[in-house]
Amino acid sequence: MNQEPRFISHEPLRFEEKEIISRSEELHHFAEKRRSIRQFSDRDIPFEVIRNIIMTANTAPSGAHKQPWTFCVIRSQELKQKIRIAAEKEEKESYEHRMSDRWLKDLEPFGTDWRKPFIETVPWIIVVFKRAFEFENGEKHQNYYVNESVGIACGMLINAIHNAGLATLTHTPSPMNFLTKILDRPDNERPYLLLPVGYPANEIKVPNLTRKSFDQVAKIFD
Ligand code: IYR
Repeated sequence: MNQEPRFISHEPLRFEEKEIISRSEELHHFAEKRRSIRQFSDRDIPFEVIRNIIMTANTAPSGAHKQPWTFCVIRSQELKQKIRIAAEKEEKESYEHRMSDRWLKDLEPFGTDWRKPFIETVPWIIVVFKRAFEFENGEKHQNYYVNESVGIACGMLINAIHNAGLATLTHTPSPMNFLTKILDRPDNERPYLLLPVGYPANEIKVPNLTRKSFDQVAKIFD
């Protein structure tokens, strides 16, 4: 019997300490330039780029390597319009009735409201679904650490979009089961996050925010 070996050799990347320091600095500097933006251009992006960023997200670690994600990539203007209309309907209800006063006040600096025109402007939107379970030989098997796994993959996707010189915004319409219906997803998939992918518009403004300092986000136990 020719069985696949359980473990195989792996050649990890190894750098000199100096290079490790400079590489970590460079990535930090680059990451600081990322902003969520809300004004996009309608300029087209080749499918190859979308494929590459998704395959980057697909390298994320996941519980028992189940890779419990499906990335729905939407280019059809008709579907984008359907999604926009449904998202805005839910968002309008949320902004007007479901969100607390405190929440609305916390969102004030961002100038967000129920309108989501970017869903139709960008050439591509990616709707990420988490896969709660799988069917194998007619048997239902739960996946593991699904939220953690899909959250990590989305982080990597956002970084890949930034690295390509494109922009996105994490849109979380709530509730988002309309996405299951519009995209005709099976029972084991639940919508997780909607990411428009595009070039930023020519003139854009973003909220005047600063990020927390190292000391605010890290505690050192020597
Ligand atoms: N999901 C809504 C509201 C919203 C909530 C948070 I928390 C934000 O940081 C931004 C927006 C929307 O997408 O508008």
